Amino acid sequence: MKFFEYNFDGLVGPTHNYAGLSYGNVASKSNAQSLSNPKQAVLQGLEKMKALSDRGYPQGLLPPNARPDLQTLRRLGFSGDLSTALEKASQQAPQAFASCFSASSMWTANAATVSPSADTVDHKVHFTPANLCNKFHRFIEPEQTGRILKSVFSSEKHFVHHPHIPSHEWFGDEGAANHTRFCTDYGTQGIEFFVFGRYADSPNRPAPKKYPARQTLEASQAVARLHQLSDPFVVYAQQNPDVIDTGVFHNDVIAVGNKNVLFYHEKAFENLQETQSNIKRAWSDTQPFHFVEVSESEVSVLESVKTYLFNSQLLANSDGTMTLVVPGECEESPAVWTYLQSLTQSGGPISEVLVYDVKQSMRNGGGPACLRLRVVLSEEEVRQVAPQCLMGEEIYSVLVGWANKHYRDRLSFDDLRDPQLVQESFTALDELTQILKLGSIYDFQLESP
Ligand code: SUG
Repeated sequence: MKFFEYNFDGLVGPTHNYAGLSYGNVASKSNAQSLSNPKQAVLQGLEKMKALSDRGYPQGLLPPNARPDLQTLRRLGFSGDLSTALEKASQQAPQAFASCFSASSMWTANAATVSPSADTVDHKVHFTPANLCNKFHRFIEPEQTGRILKSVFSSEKHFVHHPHIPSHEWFGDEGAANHTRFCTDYGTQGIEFFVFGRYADSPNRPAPKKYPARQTLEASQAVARLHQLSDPFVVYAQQNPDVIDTGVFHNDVIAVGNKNVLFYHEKAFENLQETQSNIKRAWSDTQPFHFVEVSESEVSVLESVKTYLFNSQLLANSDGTMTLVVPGECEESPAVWTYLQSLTQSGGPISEVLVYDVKQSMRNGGGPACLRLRVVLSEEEVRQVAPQCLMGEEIYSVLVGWANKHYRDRLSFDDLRDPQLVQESFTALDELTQILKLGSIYDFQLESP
Protein backbone atom coordinates (compact mmCIF):
# COMPACT_ATOMS: atom_id res chain seq x y z
CA MET A 1 0.00 0.00 0.00
CA LYS A 2 1.29 3.44 -0.92
CA PHE A 3 1.29 6.32 1.56
CA PHE A 4 1.44 10.04 0.85
CA GLU A 5 2.05 13.19 2.80
CA TYR A 6 -0.84 15.52 2.02
CA ASN A 7 -0.68 19.20 2.84
CA PHE A 8 -4.13 20.58 3.66
CA ASP A 9 -3.93 24.35 3.35
CA GLY A 10 -6.50 26.59 4.99
CA LEU A 11 -8.56 28.77 2.70
CA VAL A 12 -8.37 32.37 3.87
CA GLY A 13 -11.79 33.58 4.99
CA PRO A 14 -13.53 36.73 3.66
CA THR A 15 -12.92 38.75 6.85
CA HIS A 16 -9.10 38.50 6.81
CA ASN A 17 -7.82 41.60 8.63
CA TYR A 18 -4.95 42.93 10.72
CA ALA A 19 -6.06 43.49 14.30
CA GLY A 20 -2.83 43.04 16.26
CA LEU A 21 -4.35 40.27 18.36
CA SER A 22 -1.33 38.07 18.95
CA TYR A 23 0.98 39.29 21.70
CA GLY A 24 4.32 37.55 21.15
CA ASN A 25 3.86 37.42 17.37
CA VAL A 26 5.93 40.32 16.05
CA ALA A 27 4.28 40.63 12.62
CA SER A 28 0.75 40.60 14.05
CA LYS A 29 1.58 43.43 16.42
CA SER A 30 3.54 45.54 13.96
CA ASN A 31 0.90 45.40 11.22
CA ALA A 32 -2.01 46.08 13.55
CA GLN A 33 -4.69 48.27 11.97
CA SER A 34 -3.14 48.26 8.49
CA LEU A 35 -5.43 47.65 5.52
CA SER A 36 -5.84 44.03 4.48
CA ASN A 37 -6.78 42.55 1.13
CA PRO A 38 -8.83 39.38 1.72
CA LYS A 39 -9.17 38.66 -2.00
CA GLN A 40 -5.44 38.79 -2.57
CA ALA A 41 -4.92 36.68 0.57
CA VAL A 42 -7.16 33.83 -0.56
CA LEU A 43 -5.76 33.96 -4.10
CA GLN A 44 -2.15 33.86 -2.85
CA GLY A 45 -3.01 30.75 -0.85
CA LEU A 46 -4.76 29.08 -3.77
CA GLU A 47 -1.85 29.86 -6.05
CA LYS A 48 0.64 28.19 -3.72
CA MET A 49 -1.62 25.13 -3.38
CA LYS A 50 -2.07 24.83 -7.14
CA ALA A 51 1.61 25.31 -7.91
CA LEU A 52 2.66 22.61 -5.45
CA SER A 53 -0.06 20.28 -6.66
CA ASP A 54 1.12 20.83 -10.25
CA ARG A 55 4.61 19.82 -9.14
CA GLY A 56 3.19 16.52 -7.92
CA TYR A 57 2.97 17.20 -4.17
CA PRO A 58 -0.31 15.83 -2.77
CA GLN A 59 -2.39 18.85 -1.84
CA GLY A 60 -5.69 19.36 -0.08
CA LEU A 61 -7.59 22.29 1.36
CA LEU A 62 -9.76 23.01 4.36
CA PRO A 63 -12.58 25.55 4.51
CA PRO A 64 -12.23 28.37 7.06
CA ASN A 65 -14.17 28.88 10.28
CA ALA A 66 -17.20 31.09 9.70
CA ARG A 67 -16.57 34.66 10.79
CA PRO A 68 -17.80 36.81 12.33
CA ASP A 69 -18.55 34.55 15.25
CA LEU A 70 -21.90 36.10 16.17
CA GLN A 71 -22.62 33.52 18.85
CA THR A 72 -19.54 34.64 20.77
CA LEU A 73 -20.50 38.30 20.37
CA ARG A 74 -23.95 37.52 21.74
CA ARG A 75 -22.44 35.57 24.65
CA LEU A 76 -20.46 38.68 25.51
CA GLY A 77 -23.69 40.60 25.91
CA PHE A 78 -23.95 42.37 22.57
CA SER A 79 -27.62 41.97 21.87
CA GLY A 80 -30.11 43.71 19.63
CA ASP A 81 -30.24 43.85 15.87
CA LEU A 82 -27.07 43.08 14.00
CA SER A 83 -25.95 46.61 13.23
CA THR A 84 -26.53 47.77 16.85
CA ALA A 85 -24.64 44.76 18.21
CA LEU A 86 -21.69 45.34 15.88
CA GLU A 87 -21.58 49.05 16.64
CA LYS A 88 -21.70 48.53 20.40
CA ALA A 89 -19.11 45.75 20.37
CA SER A 90 -16.67 47.75 18.25
CA GLN A 91 -16.90 50.66 20.68
CA GLN A 92 -17.07 48.89 24.02
CA ALA A 93 -14.80 45.91 23.39
CA PRO A 94 -12.80 46.54 20.20
CA GLN A 95 -10.34 43.67 20.70
CA ALA A 96 -13.04 41.10 21.46
CA PHE A 97 -15.02 42.46 18.52
CA ALA A 98 -12.05 42.09 16.15
CA SER A 99 -11.39 38.62 17.57
CA CYS A 100 -14.81 37.51 16.38
CA PHE A 101 -13.84 38.59 12.85
CA SER A 102 -10.36 37.07 12.71
CA ALA A 103 -9.65 34.77 9.78
CA SER A 104 -7.00 33.02 11.89
CA SER A 105 -8.29 29.54 11.06
CA MET A 106 -6.37 29.93 7.76
CA TRP A 107 -3.27 28.75 9.67
CA THR A 108 -4.20 25.09 9.64
CA ALA A 109 -0.87 24.08 11.18
CA ASN A 110 -2.71 25.18 14.33
CA ALA A 111 -5.95 23.41 13.44
CA ALA A 112 -5.01 20.07 14.97
CA THR A 113 -2.37 17.47 15.68
CA VAL A 114 -2.63 14.50 13.35
CA SER A 115 -1.10 11.05 13.81
CA PRO A 116 -1.05 8.74 10.80
CA SER A 117 -2.38 5.19 10.96
CA ALA A 118 1.18 3.78 10.86
CA ASP A 119 1.86 5.25 14.32
CA THR A 120 -1.34 4.45 16.18
CA VAL A 121 -2.30 1.24 17.99
CA ASP A 122 -5.67 0.95 16.22
CA HIS A 123 -4.14 1.80 12.82
CA LYS A 124 -6.51 4.69 12.27
CA VAL A 125 -5.60 8.33 11.59
CA HIS A 126 -6.14 10.36 14.77
CA PHE A 127 -7.08 14.06 14.87
CA THR A 128 -7.14 16.34 17.91
CA PRO A 129 -8.08 19.97 17.22
CA ALA A 130 -5.81 22.40 19.06
CA ASN A 131 -7.50 24.32 21.88
CA LEU A 132 -5.49 27.49 21.10
CA CYS A 133 -6.48 28.80 24.50
CA ASN A 134 -3.70 31.39 24.76
CA LYS A 135 -5.41 33.88 22.44
CA PHE A 136 -9.10 34.69 22.59
CA HIS A 137 -9.53 34.96 18.80
CA ARG A 138 -8.06 31.46 18.44
CA PHE A 139 -9.71 29.91 21.51
CA ILE A 140 -13.02 30.21 19.59
CA GLU A 141 -11.75 28.02 16.72
CA PRO A 142 -11.55 24.36 17.86
CA GLU A 143 -15.22 23.45 17.92
CA GLN A 144 -15.82 24.53 14.35
CA THR A 145 -12.47 23.16 13.28
CA GLY A 146 -13.45 19.79 14.73
CA ARG A 147 -16.68 19.88 12.76
CA ILE A 148 -14.80 20.76 9.58
CA LEU A 149 -12.27 17.96 10.06
CA LYS A 150 -15.08 15.46 10.68
CA SER A 151 -16.81 16.49 7.49
CA VAL A 152 -13.64 16.27 5.37
CA PHE A 153 -12.38 13.04 7.00
CA SER A 154 -15.71 11.42 7.73
CA SER A 155 -15.08 7.67 7.58
CA GLU A 156 -15.25 6.27 11.11
CA LYS A 157 -13.53 3.17 9.85
CA HIS A 158 -10.40 5.14 8.99
CA PHE A 159 -10.42 8.32 11.06
CA VAL A 160 -10.73 9.04 14.79
CA HIS A 161 -11.69 12.54 15.90
CA HIS A 162 -10.97 13.50 19.50
CA PRO A 163 -12.45 16.61 21.06
CA HIS A 164 -9.88 19.33 21.81
CA ILE A 165 -8.18 18.87 25.17
CA PRO A 166 -9.47 21.04 28.07
CA SER A 167 -9.13 24.73 27.23
CA HIS A 168 -7.00 25.93 30.08
CA GLU A 169 -3.48 27.39 30.10
CA TRP A 170 -2.34 24.22 31.88
CA PHE A 171 -3.07 22.32 28.68
CA GLY A 172 -2.34 25.04 26.12
CA ASP A 173 -2.16 23.25 22.78
CA GLU A 174 -1.28 24.83 19.42
CA GLY A 175 -1.49 21.69 17.28
CA ALA A 176 0.84 20.68 14.48
CA ALA A 177 2.83 23.94 14.67
CA ASN A 178 4.68 22.23 17.52
CA HIS A 179 4.60 18.70 16.14
CA THR A 180 6.77 16.98 13.52
CA ARG A 181 6.93 13.44 12.29
CA PHE A 182 10.08 11.62 11.23
CA CYS A 183 10.04 8.35 9.30
CA THR A 184 11.83 6.40 6.59
CA ASP A 185 8.72 5.94 4.48
CA TYR A 186 5.37 7.53 5.19
CA GLY A 187 3.77 4.12 5.67
CA THR A 188 6.24 2.86 8.29
CA GLN A 189 6.23 3.53 12.04
CA GLY A 190 7.25 7.15 12.58
CA ILE A 191 8.71 9.17 15.41
CA GLU A 192 6.41 11.90 16.63
CA PHE A 193 8.33 14.91 17.87
CA PHE A 194 6.45 17.25 20.23
CA VAL A 195 7.97 20.62 21.09
CA PHE A 196 6.61 22.60 24.04
CA GLY A 197 7.31 26.03 25.47
CA ARG A 198 6.93 25.41 29.19
CA TYR A 199 6.08 22.93 31.93
CA ALA A 200 2.71 23.75 33.45
CA ASP A 201 3.44 21.51 36.45
CA SER A 202 6.87 22.92 37.30
CA PRO A 203 6.86 26.71 37.38
CA ASN A 204 10.54 26.76 38.41
CA ARG A 205 11.72 25.17 35.17
CA PRO A 206 12.95 27.47 32.35
CA ALA A 207 10.21 29.54 30.71
CA PRO A 208 10.09 32.74 28.65
CA LYS A 209 10.05 36.02 30.59
CA LYS A 210 8.40 38.35 28.13
CA TYR A 211 6.11 36.51 25.73
CA PRO A 212 3.78 33.61 26.47
CA ALA A 213 4.77 29.99 25.89
CA ARG A 214 1.59 28.81 24.23
CA GLN A 215 2.25 25.06 24.36
CA THR A 216 2.79 23.06 27.55
CA LEU A 217 4.46 19.67 27.91
CA GLU A 218 1.31 18.47 29.65
CA ALA A 219 -0.76 19.27 26.54
CA SER A 220 1.64 17.44 24.22
CA GLN A 221 1.56 14.40 26.50
CA ALA A 222 -2.24 14.38 26.51
CA VAL A 223 -2.34 14.44 22.71
CA ALA A 224 0.22 11.61 22.48
CA ARG A 225 -1.93 9.56 24.90
CA LEU A 226 -5.14 10.25 22.98
CA HIS A 227 -3.48 9.19 19.75
CA GLN A 228 -2.28 5.91 21.31
CA LEU A 229 1.32 6.52 20.32
CA SER A 230 3.98 4.09 21.53
CA ASP A 231 6.40 5.63 24.03
CA PRO A 232 9.66 4.61 22.30
CA PHE A 233 8.53 6.53 19.23
CA VAL A 234 7.61 9.78 20.94
CA VAL A 235 10.19 12.50 21.61
CA TYR A 236 9.54 15.67 23.60
CA ALA A 237 11.75 18.74 23.49
CA GLN A 238 11.51 22.14 25.09
CA GLN A 239 11.83 25.27 22.99
CA ASN A 240 14.54 27.68 24.02
CA PRO A 241 12.65 30.27 26.16
CA ASP A 242 14.90 33.04 24.83
CA VAL A 243 13.76 32.47 21.24
CA ILE A 244 10.12 32.64 22.36
CA ASP A 245 11.01 36.03 23.83
CA THR A 246 12.42 37.04 20.42
CA GLY A 247 9.11 36.28 18.68
CA VAL A 248 9.22 32.52 18.06
CA PHE A 249 5.69 31.88 19.31
CA HIS A 250 5.51 28.40 17.72
CA ASN A 251 8.33 25.93 17.10
CA ASP A 252 7.55 26.03 13.36
CA VAL A 253 8.95 29.57 13.30
CA ILE A 254 12.42 28.15 14.11
CA ALA A 255 12.43 24.52 12.88
CA VAL A 256 10.85 22.24 10.29
CA GLY A 257 11.27 18.52 9.79
CA ASN A 258 10.15 15.71 7.55
CA LYS A 259 11.16 12.06 7.02
CA ASN A 260 14.85 11.86 8.05
CA VAL A 261 15.61 15.58 8.13
CA LEU A 262 15.35 18.24 10.84
CA PHE A 263 16.14 21.76 9.65
CA TYR A 264 16.50 24.14 12.61
CA HIS A 265 18.26 27.10 14.11
CA GLU A 266 21.03 26.32 16.59
CA LYS A 267 19.11 28.26 19.26
CA ALA A 268 15.76 26.57 18.67
CA PHE A 269 15.86 24.14 21.61
CA GLU A 270 16.54 24.53 25.31
CA ASN A 271 18.85 21.53 25.23
CA LEU A 272 20.02 20.81 21.69
CA GLN A 273 22.29 17.87 22.48
CA GLU A 274 19.67 16.07 24.51
CA THR A 275 17.10 16.69 21.79
CA GLN A 276 19.42 15.28 19.14
CA SER A 277 20.29 12.20 21.15
CA ASN A 278 16.61 11.52 21.96
CA ILE A 279 15.75 11.67 18.27
CA LYS A 280 18.72 9.43 17.39
CA ARG A 281 17.71 6.90 20.04
CA ALA A 282 14.16 6.70 18.68
CA TRP A 283 15.52 6.57 15.12
CA SER A 284 16.61 2.95 15.09
CA ASP A 285 16.72 2.88 11.31
CA THR A 286 19.80 2.11 9.29
CA GLN A 287 19.18 5.17 7.11
CA PRO A 288 21.08 8.27 8.22
CA PHE A 289 19.23 11.02 10.04
CA HIS A 290 20.18 14.55 8.95
CA PHE A 291 20.36 17.42 11.41
CA VAL A 292 20.60 20.51 9.22
CA GLU A 293 21.61 23.26 11.62
CA VAL A 294 21.73 26.98 10.90
CA SER A 295 24.06 28.98 13.10
CA GLU A 296 23.40 32.42 14.54
CA SER A 297 26.28 33.78 12.45
CA GLU A 298 24.68 32.51 9.23
CA VAL A 299 21.16 33.70 10.00
CA SER A 300 20.25 35.29 13.32
CA VAL A 301 17.11 34.38 15.27
CA LEU A 302 15.89 37.93 14.62
CA GLU A 303 16.36 37.57 10.87
CA SER A 304 14.67 34.15 11.01
CA VAL A 305 11.64 35.72 12.68
CA LYS A 306 11.59 38.55 10.15
CA THR A 307 11.87 36.34 7.07
CA TYR A 308 10.27 33.11 8.33
CA LEU A 309 13.12 31.04 6.87
CA PHE A 310 12.10 28.08 9.05
CA ASN A 311 8.38 28.53 8.52
CA SER A 312 8.92 26.75 5.27
CA GLN A 313 7.51 23.53 3.93
CA LEU A 314 10.00 20.72 3.67
CA LEU A 315 8.71 18.49 0.90
CA ALA A 316 10.09 15.06 0.07
CA ASN A 317 10.85 14.17 -3.53
CA SER A 318 10.78 10.68 -5.02
CA ASP A 319 14.56 10.73 -5.65
CA GLY A 320 15.27 11.14 -1.92
CA THR A 321 15.98 14.88 -2.08
CA MET A 322 13.98 17.58 -0.30
CA THR A 323 12.50 20.85 -1.51
CA LEU A 324 12.13 23.83 0.79
CA VAL A 325 9.15 26.11 0.13
CA VAL A 326 9.91 29.54 1.57
CA PRO A 327 8.01 32.84 1.66
CA GLY A 328 9.05 35.77 -0.59
CA GLU A 329 10.55 37.58 2.41
CA CYS A 330 13.49 35.10 2.36
CA GLU A 331 14.49 36.26 -1.12
CA GLU A 332 14.50 39.87 0.06
CA SER A 333 16.99 39.20 2.87
CA PRO A 334 20.62 39.05 1.67
CA ALA A 335 21.67 36.93 4.67
CA VAL A 336 18.89 34.39 4.22
CA TRP A 337 19.17 34.24 0.45
CA THR A 338 22.94 33.73 0.59
CA TYR A 339 22.42 30.99 3.17
CA LEU A 340 19.79 29.27 1.00
CA GLN A 341 22.11 29.26 -2.02
CA SER A 342 24.82 27.58 0.02
CA LEU A 343 22.31 25.13 1.51
CA THR A 344 21.16 23.78 -1.85
CA GLN A 345 24.76 23.48 -3.06
CA SER A 346 26.06 21.81 0.08
CA GLY A 347 25.33 18.26 -1.07
CA GLY A 348 22.95 17.83 1.89
CA PRO A 349 19.39 16.55 1.70
CA ILE A 350 17.79 19.91 0.81
CA SER A 351 18.53 20.47 -2.87
CA GLU A 352 15.90 22.95 -4.04
CA VAL A 353 14.22 26.12 -2.82
CA LEU A 354 10.86 27.37 -4.11
CA VAL A 355 9.60 30.85 -3.28
CA TYR A 356 5.93 31.82 -2.97
CA ASP A 357 4.33 35.13 -2.15
CA VAL A 358 2.02 34.75 0.85
CA LYS A 359 2.48 38.33 2.11
CA GLN A 360 -1.12 38.82 3.17
CA SER A 361 -0.73 35.95 5.63
CA MET A 362 2.87 36.85 6.52
CA ARG A 363 1.77 40.26 7.79
CA ASN A 364 -0.12 38.42 10.49
CA GLY A 365 2.81 36.13 11.24
CA GLY A 366 1.79 33.15 9.10
CA GLY A 367 4.14 31.69 6.48
CA PRO A 368 3.88 28.67 4.16
CA ALA A 369 4.22 26.17 7.02
CA CYS A 370 1.50 27.85 9.10
CA LEU A 371 -0.91 27.64 6.21
CA ARG A 372 -0.83 23.87 5.96
CA LEU A 373 -1.79 20.84 8.04
CA ARG A 374 0.11 17.71 7.13
CA VAL A 375 -1.89 14.51 6.96
CA VAL A 376 -0.15 11.29 5.99
CA LEU A 377 -2.65 9.01 4.27
CA SER A 378 -2.64 5.60 2.62
CA GLU A 379 -4.14 5.21 -0.85
CA GLU A 380 -7.22 3.73 0.76
CA GLU A 381 -7.51 6.59 3.28
CA VAL A 382 -7.18 9.16 0.49
CA ARG A 383 -10.25 7.62 -1.13
CA GLN A 384 -12.20 8.42 2.05
CA VAL A 385 -11.41 12.16 1.99
CA ALA A 386 -14.10 14.56 0.71
CA PRO A 387 -13.01 14.62 -2.95
CA GLN A 388 -13.61 18.33 -3.56
CA CYS A 389 -11.08 19.08 -0.82
CA LEU A 390 -8.27 17.61 -2.90
CA MET A 391 -6.57 20.17 -5.13
CA GLY A 392 -6.89 19.82 -8.90
CA GLU A 393 -7.39 21.87 -12.06
CA GLU A 394 -11.16 22.04 -11.78
CA ILE A 395 -11.59 22.87 -8.09
CA TYR A 396 -8.84 25.47 -8.41
CA SER A 397 -10.61 27.40 -11.13
CA VAL A 398 -13.98 27.14 -9.36
CA LEU A 399 -12.45 28.52 -6.16
CA VAL A 400 -10.66 31.36 -7.94
CA GLY A 401 -13.99 32.35 -9.51
CA TRP A 402 -15.72 32.04 -6.14
CA ALA A 403 -13.11 34.24 -4.42
CA ASN A 404 -13.26 36.87 -7.14
CA LYS A 405 -17.03 36.97 -6.85
CA HIS A 406 -17.33 37.26 -3.08
CA TYR A 407 -14.18 38.74 -1.53
CA ARG A 408 -13.38 42.39 -0.91
CA ASP A 409 -10.01 43.75 -1.91
CA ARG A 410 -9.64 46.03 1.10
CA LEU A 411 -10.74 45.77 4.67
CA SER A 412 -10.07 48.16 7.56
CA PHE A 413 -11.12 47.95 11.21
CA ASP A 414 -14.01 50.33 10.46
CA ASP A 415 -15.28 48.04 7.69
CA LEU A 416 -15.82 45.28 10.25
CA ARG A 417 -18.78 47.25 11.64
CA ASP A 418 -20.62 46.99 8.35
CA PRO A 419 -23.51 44.47 8.62
CA GLN A 420 -23.21 43.98 4.86
CA LEU A 421 -19.82 42.32 5.43
CA VAL A 422 -21.51 39.70 7.61
CA GLN A 423 -23.95 38.94 4.82
CA GLU A 424 -21.17 38.76 2.25
CA SER A 425 -19.09 36.45 4.39
CA PHE A 426 -21.93 34.04 5.16
CA THR A 427 -23.11 34.01 1.54
CA ALA A 428 -19.59 33.17 0.37
CA LEU A 429 -19.16 30.42 2.97
CA ASP A 430 -22.57 28.94 2.29
CA GLU A 431 -21.64 28.69 -1.39
CA LEU A 432 -18.25 27.24 -0.43
CA THR A 433 -19.79 24.34 1.48
CA GLN A 434 -21.86 23.57 -1.62
CA ILE A 435 -18.78 23.72 -3.87
CA LEU A 436 -16.89 21.43 -1.50
CA LYS A 437 -20.00 19.25 -1.00
CA LEU A 438 -19.56 19.25 2.77
CA GLY A 439 -23.18 19.77 3.83
CA SER A 440 -23.94 22.17 6.67
CA ILE A 441 -20.95 22.80 8.90
CA TYR A 442 -21.41 26.39 10.05
CA ASP A 443 -23.53 27.70 12.92
CA PHE A 444 -25.37 30.05 10.60
CA GLN A 445 -26.37 26.99 8.50
CA LEU A 446 -27.38 24.90 11.50
CA GLU A 447 -29.34 27.49 13.48
CA SER A 448 -33.10 27.19 13.14
CA PRO A 449 -34.58 30.30 11.50
O1 SUG B 1 -1.65 32.54 16.15
N1 SUG B 1 -1.61 35.22 13.88
C1 SUG B 1 -1.43 33.80 14.14
C2 SUG B 1 -0.34 33.25 13.27
C3 SUG B 1 -0.27 31.74 13.35
C4 SUG B 1 0.92 31.18 12.70
N2 SUG B 1 0.89 29.79 12.76
C5 SUG B 1 1.99 29.00 12.90
N3 SUG B 1 3.13 29.46 13.27
N4 SUG B 1 1.83 27.73 12.74
C6 SUG B 1 -1.16 33.54 15.62
O2 SUG B 1 -0.43 34.34 16.22
C7 SUG B 1 -2.77 37.34 14.04
C8 SUG B 1 -4.19 37.89 13.95
C9 SUG B 1 -4.27 39.36 14.05
O3 SUG B 1 -3.44 39.99 14.72
O4 SUG B 1 -5.20 39.94 13.41
C10 SUG B 1 -2.70 35.86 14.29
O5 SUG B 1 -3.61 35.29 14.84
